[in-house]
Amino acid sequence: EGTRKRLIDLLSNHQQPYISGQQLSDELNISRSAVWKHMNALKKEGYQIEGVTNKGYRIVSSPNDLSETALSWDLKTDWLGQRLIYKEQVTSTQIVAHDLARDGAEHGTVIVAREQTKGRGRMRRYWESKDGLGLWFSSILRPTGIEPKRASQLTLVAAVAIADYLSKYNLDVKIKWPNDLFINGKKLAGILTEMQAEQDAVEYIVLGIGINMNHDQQDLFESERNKATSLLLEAKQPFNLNTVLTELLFELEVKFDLFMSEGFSTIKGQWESYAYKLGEWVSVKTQTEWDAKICGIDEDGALMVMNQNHQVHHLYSAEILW
Ligand code: BTX
Repeated sequence: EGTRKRLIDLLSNHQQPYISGQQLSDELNISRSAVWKHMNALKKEGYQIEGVTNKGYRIVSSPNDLSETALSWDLKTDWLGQRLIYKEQVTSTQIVAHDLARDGAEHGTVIVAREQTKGRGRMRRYWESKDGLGLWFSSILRPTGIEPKRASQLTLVAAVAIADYLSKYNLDVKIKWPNDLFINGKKLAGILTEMQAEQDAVEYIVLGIGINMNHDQQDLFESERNKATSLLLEAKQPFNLNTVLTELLFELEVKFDLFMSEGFSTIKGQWESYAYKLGEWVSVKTQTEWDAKICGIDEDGALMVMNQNHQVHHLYSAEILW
């Protein structure tokens, strides 16, 4: 485990592009044939390693497919994902995370899967999670001193982190309150925050994120084809799942830390800068359906809308229909 990670570090050192077999064996304190074995294992995982006579070896590219090794060596966080559990196939990473959390899994534990057979959205809706095409992961959070009613703010915090991250690729990302990310009017990603609380204290939160990554038009679920999109379709380039996940975990950690130390107010303005249909009239469903203008969010993260009589309402749970 540790040796392989060190080997990757040595092979991808940019100050010294190539490293000889002898140097590797010296640095790692293992035999040349053991180095060789580890290198072959990396190739099997999808690393491309180039060998040049008289120079040595270097990593040309890391695997595109999710790989536990690639994930752990890229990760630059302090706590989020430092315990990272990777599965080929699960029913739902939320279910796995709840089981682990009940057994005491630590704050920051992340479960990621290549495929979910029963991915879930809010209110028992499904979340389509095809094999190897997206990022489907859940984080176990044990924030201290957070009242249960503030847990839903974490959804908004995570949405801002994802939007910030994706904006780097020149994508025009919008957040639809409370939990969806849109590009060009189509759904790219969703967030599902589930909480276990006892009386007035949060025991743990499972924060699930699903992002469509390398879906082609025909990979999108038929009923969603005109409503859903992927990063590949929007940015017109494929994405390395390991890179995006590790960079995104970093962005999420920064935002969670900010939220924990400064509170929600620092996130509010950022959230509003991404708000989908801000200032526009939409249809809102609470007990009934009515027309409302989206005004922003309040200090708690509730959606503020105005009705046709110019009265402002703060919505804590509602569906926005477009
Ligand atoms: P949501 O309830 O806002 O969205 C669910 C709705 O979105 C579905 O009813 C369907 O219409 C549509 N939909 C389903 N799959 C997709 C998709 N892949 N892309 C675009 N639209 C889709 C959103 O819930 C929250 C989703 C969280 C998913 C993560 S994945 C990791 C973790 N594990 C798990 O089971 N759920 C979370």
